[in-house]
Amino acid sequence: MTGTLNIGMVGYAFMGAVHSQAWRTAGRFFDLPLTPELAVLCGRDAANTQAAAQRMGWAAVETDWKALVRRDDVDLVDVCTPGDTHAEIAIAALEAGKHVLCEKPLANTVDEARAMVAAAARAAERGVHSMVAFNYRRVPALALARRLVEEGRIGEIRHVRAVYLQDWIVDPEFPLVWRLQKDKAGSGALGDIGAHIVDAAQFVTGDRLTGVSALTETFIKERPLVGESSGLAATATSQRGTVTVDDAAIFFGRFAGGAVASFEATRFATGRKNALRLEVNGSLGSLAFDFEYMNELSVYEAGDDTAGFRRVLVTEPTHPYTGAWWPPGHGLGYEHTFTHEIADLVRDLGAGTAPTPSFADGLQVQLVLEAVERSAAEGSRWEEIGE
Ligand code: SOE
Repeated sequence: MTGTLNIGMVGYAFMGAVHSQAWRTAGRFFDLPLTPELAVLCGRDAANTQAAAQRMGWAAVETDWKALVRRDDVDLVDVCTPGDTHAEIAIAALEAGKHVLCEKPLANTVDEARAMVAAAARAAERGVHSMVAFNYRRVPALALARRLVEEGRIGEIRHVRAVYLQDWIVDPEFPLVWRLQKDKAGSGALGDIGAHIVDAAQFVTGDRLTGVSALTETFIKERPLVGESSGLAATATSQRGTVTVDDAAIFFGRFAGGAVASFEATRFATGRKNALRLEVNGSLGSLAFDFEYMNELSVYEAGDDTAGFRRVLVTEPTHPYTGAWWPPGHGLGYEHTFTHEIADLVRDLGAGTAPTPSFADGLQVQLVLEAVERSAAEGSRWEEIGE
């Protein structure tokens, strides 16, 4: 496949903005077989969608995603909406013969995720591909961590320690945005940021969680209703509503390969803004990563007689993705993870190969999230994770 890849994107808030940036940039830094064009932006409010399209460089707008999916001049649908609409939009797009990139978590329920996997499998038979947007896999330091594990440098993995810490809703007067409503978001910290650390841990280890025991908590049970919102920010009204998702989820688990793991996802780690941390301890060494220092990976190799962690600056041309950017030491940021994700996706579409993470990978994460919720509801009972 060569030529143009016309993108139709649904949603233009935080994820829509970061995806737009990535679609614009990917072909300028990576050698891609297809040229992404920002063809059509879709949102419910015509004036706001038009303004966003102009700001972010989209050529046309739609106000109904069903019309977007029917358009002949759209090759790929990028789903950047809240989780309650992922399944419907993604399945319709795949059935209409469009490739799909879908934000995480894949869906709000396991049943929806299963339906999406089935639609993706049917579409793949016709050469139509799909990917779920777990962008942190494309942090160069985490991709390097995966490479080191794959090469056996860490040995047999025994412990995985993963946390994702934020604090943007610590204030009890922060309004009840969609991310705090179960019918829109599926779950709270668990699905929004817990999903990322589950995926990152499974990606770096190349292994799969088989069971969990969990605790969840909602600290602030009522919040002001939203006046206006933009991205993660929102204004409050004088009316109040009930928070229907978790503020924090803590769980431990077991990997198929025998490693044990602990996970913490919270929006109540006061002072922590976006601290995704992952530590992997193996028989031959350890790896440690913190997104707040995203250009670094700490590596410990047991054979090293100085017996200390080395701070590797992951900006060398030999490291994953970094050769396409700036000279060593100049560093990358959050947005680059999405550019890498889109570059990989476009390369797969050009080659006709299946992109990863697939919808099946997204379903696997969904099964973990569901097992966490079941466990928490049953006093932290051990829950097996189905295949
Ligand atoms: C909000 O919690 C959020 O933007 C998530 O939705 C993203 O997936 C994560 O990358 C950063 O935090």
